[in-house]
Amino acid sequence: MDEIQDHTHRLQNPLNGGPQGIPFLPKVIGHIDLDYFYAQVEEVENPSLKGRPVIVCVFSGRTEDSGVVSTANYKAREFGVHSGMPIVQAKKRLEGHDPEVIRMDHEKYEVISNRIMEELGQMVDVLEPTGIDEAFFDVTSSTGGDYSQARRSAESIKAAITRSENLSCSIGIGRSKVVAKLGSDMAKPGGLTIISPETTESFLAPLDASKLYGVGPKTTSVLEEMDIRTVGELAKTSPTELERRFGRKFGRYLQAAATGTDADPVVAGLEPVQFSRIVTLRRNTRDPKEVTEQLSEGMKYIQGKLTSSGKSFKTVTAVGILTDLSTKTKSKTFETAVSDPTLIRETVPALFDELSKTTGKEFRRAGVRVSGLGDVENQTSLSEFLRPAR
Ligand code: DCP
Ligand code: CA
Ligand code: CA
Repeated sequence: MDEIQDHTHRLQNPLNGGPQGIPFLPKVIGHIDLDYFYAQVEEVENPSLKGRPVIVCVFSGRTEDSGVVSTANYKAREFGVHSGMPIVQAKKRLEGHDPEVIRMDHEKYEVISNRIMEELGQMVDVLEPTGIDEAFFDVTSSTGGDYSQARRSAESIKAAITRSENLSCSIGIGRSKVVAKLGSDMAKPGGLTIISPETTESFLAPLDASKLYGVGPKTTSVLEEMDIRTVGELAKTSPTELERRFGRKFGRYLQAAATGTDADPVVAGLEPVQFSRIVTLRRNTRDPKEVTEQLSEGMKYIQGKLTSSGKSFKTVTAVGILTDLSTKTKSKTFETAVSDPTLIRETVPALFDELSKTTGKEFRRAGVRVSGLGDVENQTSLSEFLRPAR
């Protein structure tokens, strides 16, 4: 009888039990976040920037310098520059320090992000991307719940991203999402924090409660009113008190977060919605043929992605980045989902031809994207086949 009770208890305990029928393994959850992502991508592309302050900016176009800093490398951060700061202010702070000001190129970062997520997806049990440069992952089953094995997995992930993209990242590993996220924040830049189940309590206790995921300035000030400053103090607060102050749902979450018992599982990210490739052309050109030729590898890549994932597509888009770095696109959408990748090669030259005519300018970079993805199987399933056309 005792044994059965114990069993039930452990099944309900969020810290035990893998989802895929692997009971009682301590959960091993990771959080990975790339360091100063956009700026680091620019450094990799142009290594002479290393050691200088670099700011990646979104220009609003209103006046020459109006806009905000999207991100800054760590050198620029030494001067107090950060994401969201007006460009004018950032430039002032960096005056005399030889700063490099770069226009944000979202397509470029997205392509790299997609490649990294794809690689990560093959190295972990479950991957849940949560932003362009970060993801949660679960390695409970592949590590057998063993935290020394988890350290090795995290190290190979870091090595893989260095090898393939030359980018550094920070990783945290712990028994819950909140703990893993604290670990990666703390490891910044370039580090790895492993918080084993045994050390979770002592790891959490001294931290500022404001460091917990989901605890913003508002919550922090209410907590301060309650004389709660550290995560340890929060963990000791009665759940009823927290629920009274913050409502049932958030009160419970706070208690769980503070004890590292938040049970939110890592769920596989959404299906891909598009595949894309973008290249910098060997020289600026308006010639659609020249552009298409240099996109040949890229189209082959997309073709491979479609085949290996069994996806059909509805839309093909030509992406042209002009010499002034503005991005222009032209798309063709098929009436029904198509799965023959040779259609991409047939469509792309005409799209670039139109793009070139409408803009009248030269391309500096060019890309291809397919979207409106669907499953080839579903598309040809019997029920679909039997349904009369509408
Ligand atoms: N970003 C942005 N505007 C913001 C915050 C971020 O455009 N206000 C973009 C640029 C960042 C990317 O998102 O490179 C990732 O955001 P992070 O918050 O992870 O910040 P970084 O990766 O730049 O730096 P860190 O090393 O602190 O993670
Ligand atoms: Ca980051
Ligand atoms: Ca991030």
